[in-house]
Amino acid sequence: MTNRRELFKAAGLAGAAAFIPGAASAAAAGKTGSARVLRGGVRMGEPLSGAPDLSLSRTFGTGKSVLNDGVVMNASHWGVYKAHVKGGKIERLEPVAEDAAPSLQLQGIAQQPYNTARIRYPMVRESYLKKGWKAGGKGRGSEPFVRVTWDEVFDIIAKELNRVRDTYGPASIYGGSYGWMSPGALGSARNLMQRCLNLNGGFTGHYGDYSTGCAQVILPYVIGSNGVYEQVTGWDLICDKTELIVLWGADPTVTNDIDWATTLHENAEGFRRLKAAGIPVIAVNPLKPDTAEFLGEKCEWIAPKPNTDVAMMLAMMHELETKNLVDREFIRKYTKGYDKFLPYLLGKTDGVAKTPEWAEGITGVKADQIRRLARLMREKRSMLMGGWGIQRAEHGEQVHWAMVVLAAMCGHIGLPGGGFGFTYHYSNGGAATSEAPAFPGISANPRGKNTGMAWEGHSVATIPLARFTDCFLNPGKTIDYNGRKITYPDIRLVFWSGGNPFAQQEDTNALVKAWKKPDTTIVCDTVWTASARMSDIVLPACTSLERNDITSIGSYSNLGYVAMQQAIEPQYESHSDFWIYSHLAEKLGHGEEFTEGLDEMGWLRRFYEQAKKESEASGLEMPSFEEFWKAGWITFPVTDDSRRYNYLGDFRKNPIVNPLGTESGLIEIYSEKIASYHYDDCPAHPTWLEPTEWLGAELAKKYPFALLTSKSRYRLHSQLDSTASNLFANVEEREPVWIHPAAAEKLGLRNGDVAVVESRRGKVLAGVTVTDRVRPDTVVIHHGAWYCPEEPGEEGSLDLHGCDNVLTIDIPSSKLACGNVANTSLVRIEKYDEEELPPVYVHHQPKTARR
Ligand SMILES: Nc1nc2c(c(=O)[nH]1)N[C@H]1C(S)=C(S)[C@@H](COP(=O)(O)OP(=O)(O)OC[C@H]3O[C@@H](n4cnc5c(=O)[nH]c(N)nc54)[C@H](O)[C@@H]3O)O[C@H]1N2
Ligand SMILES: Nc1nc2c(c(=O)[nH]1)N[C@H]1C(S)=C(S)[C@@H](COP(=O)(O)OP(=O)(O)OC[C@H]3O[C@@H](n4cnc5c(=O)[nH]c(N)nc54)[C@H](O)[C@@H]3O)O[C@H]1N2
Ligand SMILES: [Mo]
Repeated sequence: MTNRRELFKAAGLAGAAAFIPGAASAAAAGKTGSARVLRGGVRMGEPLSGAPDLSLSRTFGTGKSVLNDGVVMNASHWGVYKAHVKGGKIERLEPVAEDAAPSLQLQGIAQQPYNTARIRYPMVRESYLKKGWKAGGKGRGSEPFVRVTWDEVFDIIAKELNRVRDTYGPASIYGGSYGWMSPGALGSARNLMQRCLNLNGGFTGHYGDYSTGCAQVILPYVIGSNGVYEQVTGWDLICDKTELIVLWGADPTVTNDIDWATTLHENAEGFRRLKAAGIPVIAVNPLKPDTAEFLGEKCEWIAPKPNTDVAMMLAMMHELETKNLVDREFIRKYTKGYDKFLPYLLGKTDGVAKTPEWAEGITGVKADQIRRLARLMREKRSMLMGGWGIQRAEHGEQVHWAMVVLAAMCGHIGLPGGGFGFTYHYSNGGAATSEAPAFPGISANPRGKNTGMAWEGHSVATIPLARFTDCFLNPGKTIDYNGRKITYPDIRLVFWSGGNPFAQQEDTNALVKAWKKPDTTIVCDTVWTASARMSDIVLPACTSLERNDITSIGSYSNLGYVAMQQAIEPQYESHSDFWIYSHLAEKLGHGEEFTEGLDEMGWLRRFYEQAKKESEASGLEMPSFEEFWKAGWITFPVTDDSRRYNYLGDFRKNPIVNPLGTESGLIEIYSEKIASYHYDDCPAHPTWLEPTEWLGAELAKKYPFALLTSKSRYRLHSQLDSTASNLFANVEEREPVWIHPAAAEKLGLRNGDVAVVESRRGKVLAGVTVTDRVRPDTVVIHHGAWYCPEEPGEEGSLDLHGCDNVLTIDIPSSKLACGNVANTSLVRIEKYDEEELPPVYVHHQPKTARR
């Protein structure tokens, strides 16, 4: 029998060092909160003292509080925890004992409902309230907001949605609404909004995401699946078999803090084991990752110039080929197109042999070091753990393609502990998958049709996600995308729910311009983000501590289900997204179809019963919904087989019986399909292509630093910026800019100074943090500080807070993926010398007016 405790025991946990410095692992102490074991090994938590009363529905308000003081269960992207509630207020959040590395952000999460930037009421921009869409977009961001009632706001939105749909067709409504919202089967802010829009005729949606814009488009051509949302080889095999780990453009100790669902941070345990096992790790990253700091002396750091990794990988391949070290048998049996790639590698097609010396000139990494890494990866059973920041770059498609080809030449793919894996840094990929069925969730398409549904002869459209600024600005423009042509619709109304476009999208100033173009912009969020401030209509959603929901644990591991129990009443006039969109649907005349006659608890019960049925069909007993709710969570067993999962092992065993999903069934080093597109910016095999902005460009004379916008340890993108989490790292209230001591000295910058960081697209103030953890020609501003323009609503205004995307470039990675290029920008830096330092206002309420 297996259970969570045994899993941790098997993980060799005793005495392991804490993953996050200062955060003790409760799991390491051998504690467990799981009380009862059911048939099949399902474990159930102990009854909680404060679980909300199930007998009363809160969804449409009973007027009577059903909340108790005591302890309730809740969860978020950052983990599973118990909320201690007293006098209707949250006292603290306590991580469950099974959490292998409780997040540092729990304090910030506890502050979320009460934070200073909370959206308190439905609000409408002053002139929009007077004139409706005829007010025009000019005043967005600068005008005050006026408080309205929920009924009024639903009225305004419903009329406007119908006007735009009837006048221009549903494609003029942009409802792509990308964002990380909060987890939960019912509370999906985006699905609920899209459910509403779908019932009302449809909307323009998007392809892809920001995370893996390039990798998820290229890898299906190369390995036949997206490669980035896949389970990878388990930690048991890694710890037993792997002889070398190459952590290429990844920082798992930072990025595994969160999960798209919720998490028990199992990979913290994986990395502890790896450290204890003494497996050597080489981190390739212009920034020395936290993971390298954690691993200590067993981790070597190689720091290429940003955006030059493909050149480095090509040189490694050149070394393997010319020294006859390639695993020819693997190439013959499992790949296609090596012969077509080789002439390029050897310089026969372009006169440039991709030698280590050639790559040294581009990457700044010594040729000998490149040779050595190539040999090590070939000679040792190596696992290439590839991150994703590295493909958020111009020509980012080439990165993961080159990684796969390099791993193929080394020949370890499909051997236990060898090859590559692209999720060790994300949502704890590699942690064993349990026996649990997938938990259902609310559908965005209640009529079973996709966003492509037509409304009275109008078809709707889909655009590549990161091109939305371009789309708003250029209706009717036709672009290339992944082998086809796309014509932009004429967007008149933008509706965003659970995402922060002014944090996510590159080139904020271009977005300031584009965002003023539509007739109407609507944002539904919990806090006054820059996106909310730039909108006409703002809807106050409640946080996940103020509503009920259920989430699964672990996007890849699916360890169990957590009741996200309402701990406190929604603050001010906020409501759950389910409440908001049920009411909007009702205004639009689709109330019944939207709710299917169920309230919040009714839906949760339905989802749970569905999962229970499926679970029991496979011999795993789940408690009744009532018991589950009282206990707060259940976890499922994990088998030994699952712990020893070997990614691509079946393919290796027999590629005929277990072919990949590519055209040839093999790994494609050369893609006929991509060749047929004739794209000048995405050739048919991995290729080094110079980006527009990089350290080797002419422009680097004026803008001498490459900018990285890596993920912050202290936020999830922009989330928690208005809470205590923001205090961990800021300098003079600003987001830090990390700069090397040598560079800082040249510029006369010292720790604690404020600097102006400027690109061709904008300027920000940032707090100087001097550290030798970056290359001297590279600086880092971590992603997600809220945009806080000195002149609100003005294009080109100085950002006072250090918002990375004011500096970044908004161009497509290539015609293939049209991915975002968040890590391809050059900047210059100088000390901010004005006497007065303008205050950062963005964490407070915006200007308001009375009507
Ligand atoms: N320069 C640069 N840019 C990047 C990146 C980078 O590395 N560098 N990373 C990119 C990546 S990978 C991503 S995924 C995107 C992320 O972009 P986003 O997902 O847009 O970023 P978040 O800050 O997570 O935005 C989520 C929003 O949802 C709100 N929210 C939370 N819970 C709820 C809820 O229950 N209801 C409602 N209605 N709202 C809620 C939060 O307050 C927040 O404003 O950014 C991308 N942009
Ligand atoms: N704490 C925290 N965790 C997160 C998130 C968060 O916001 N905060 N966001 C989540 C989301 S939505 C996603 S998609 C994942 C993203 O996970 P990733 O995309 O892997 O995260 P990043 O920090 O953007 O990039 C990883 C590393 O790549 C490095 N890098 C950037 N450019 C280059 C380059 O040119 N060459 C090399 N060799 N390295 C480079 C960066 O310095 C960084 O250390 O993380 C998730 N986890
Ligand atoms: Mo992401």
